[in-house]
Amino acid sequence: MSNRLNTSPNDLRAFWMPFTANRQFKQNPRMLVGARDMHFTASDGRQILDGTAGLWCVNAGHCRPKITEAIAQQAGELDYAPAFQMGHPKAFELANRLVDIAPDGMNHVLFTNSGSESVETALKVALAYHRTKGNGSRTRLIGRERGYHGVNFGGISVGGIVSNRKMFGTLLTGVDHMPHTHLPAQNAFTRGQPEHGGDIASELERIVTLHDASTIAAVIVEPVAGSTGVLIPPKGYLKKLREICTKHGILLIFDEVITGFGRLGSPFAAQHYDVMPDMITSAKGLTNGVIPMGAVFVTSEIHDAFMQGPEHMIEFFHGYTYSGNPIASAAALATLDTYKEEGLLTRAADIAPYWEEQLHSLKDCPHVIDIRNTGLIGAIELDPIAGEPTKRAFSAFLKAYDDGLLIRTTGDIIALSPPLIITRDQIDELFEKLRNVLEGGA
Ligand code: PXG
Repeated sequence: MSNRLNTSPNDLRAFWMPFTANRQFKQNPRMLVGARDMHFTASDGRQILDGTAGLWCVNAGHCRPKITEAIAQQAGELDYAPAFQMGHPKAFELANRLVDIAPDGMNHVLFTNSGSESVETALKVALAYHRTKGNGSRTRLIGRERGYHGVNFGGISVGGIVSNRKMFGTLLTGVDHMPHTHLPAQNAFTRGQPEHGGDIASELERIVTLHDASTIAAVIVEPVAGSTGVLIPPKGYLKKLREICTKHGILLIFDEVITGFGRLGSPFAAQHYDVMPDMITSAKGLTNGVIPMGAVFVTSEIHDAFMQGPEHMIEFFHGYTYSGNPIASAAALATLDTYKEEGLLTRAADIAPYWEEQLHSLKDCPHVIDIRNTGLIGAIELDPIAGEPTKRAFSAFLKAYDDGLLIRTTGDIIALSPPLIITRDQIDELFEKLRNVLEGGA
């Protein structure tokens, strides 16, 4: 016992927190103890306006009764069912309901437990698909600089955020990266899609020429890059990627872990931008963030390629103990009901113009060097303090929290992605608080 920490319930040392400045946090913890609709309750009793939908996931707002009831009901009825060689009705019902809201042609769904697992799953489907089609030389995976595709080895290999990669060795081999599309000199303070940079997609042609198309399995991109600081696709960019992939027989994967489930004003970004990928990865908003669950959508063409050989044989050697878990499935079904009843998968389209107007009104605040937006997403980029990158935005985060507002920061960029139920008054309140923070010298 002697080498154990003295862990009383409120001892913070044992939990090594994810993506957190652990020592800073534990000196001055920010504890959330309750939540409802647009607000968290902090341990000191304060109401905190949720400007980030948790971590881009609580799209319908917090503690929605239909979802909490569905979870309780399911936990008492069928808590778990084996996921391999066995089924339960709700996972099938959920897959059908998801296919209904997905872009046309996305007819099949594989379940996972997170965005990271969705990415790994999609990359593995891509490799195995080409092999089943007799194209086993197609093994290369192409990502993009500044891309975020979760934290597992496939995801960090195709991802392009240096701090998420550099500590972890050589990663997957046979990966290449397209350039990112961030052109602040030309596009700063653009509302919606930037004018400049669509032609950056043709860099993919260069990569294809370098490696030869016959070696490339898939290209994966976030339609809107989120974690890297909100990069909106320049006009024409995604369509051009689609054209190049189609021309060369390369699968195009949209990582919609943050854009899925209404963030841009359509169920998926693929519909919003009218560009059809071959696979879509999702998680987060699938269950309103309440229970871990992800889903990968694939076309019939991909699915059907696996459905061959003896019928007693497993067609795809991949899956998780919790794939399509009954409680997660019940939570997701209730989430889809809530989205439908309240029109949340398209509400962002209605409120986006007001959001955009209020967001861009912060242009004159000190140290603001760019503002970007699409749907119910906003980013405010701050001029870094010389020699102390990330500090300006992090202190804005701390001040905002003290002022009753939750924001996210990455580098010196503030990212906003509130629940899709946010009212105009709450948008006003959010930006008033943020103005105070920025004018207070963050
Ligand atoms: N792909 C994308 C595009 C993501 O944004 C993942 C994969 C990984 O999902 P999981 O469920 O494994 O975390 C993500 C996750 C932020 C933030 O504030 C973003 C994410 C996670 C946590 C914080 O930008 N995105």
